[in-house]
Amino acid sequence: MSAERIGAAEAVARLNGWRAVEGRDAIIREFRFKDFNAAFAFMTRVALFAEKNDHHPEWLNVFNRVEATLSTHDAGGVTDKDVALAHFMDRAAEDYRD
Ligand code: H2B
Repeated sequence: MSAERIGAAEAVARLNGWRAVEGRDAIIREFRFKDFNAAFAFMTRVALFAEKNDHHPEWLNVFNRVEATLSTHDAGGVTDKDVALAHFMDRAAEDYRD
């Protein structure tokens, strides 16, 4: 069962700090932290949420920077599951700000 596809433009309109990826239906945001420990603590929190909800980010970590791309593979694009994950990531990132 896949979630309803809403598309990147609608998702971006519901969020702050996220933008549409060019060339595919996905949204992207970069998070920056004090150091690698803070970035990895953030990723650990997000990983537990992702596993619980069976919905996972595509992400890249370089030292204190985490770049996250969200899309629902089963639906071929952005769904409300991505918006929910984005909101969780935004809230979690607040806890690890400098
Ligand atoms: N994550 C994301 N982002 N999109 C999916 O469609 C997805 C997922 N599907 N995590 C889940 C896992 C699926 O592959 C498993 C089999 O439930």
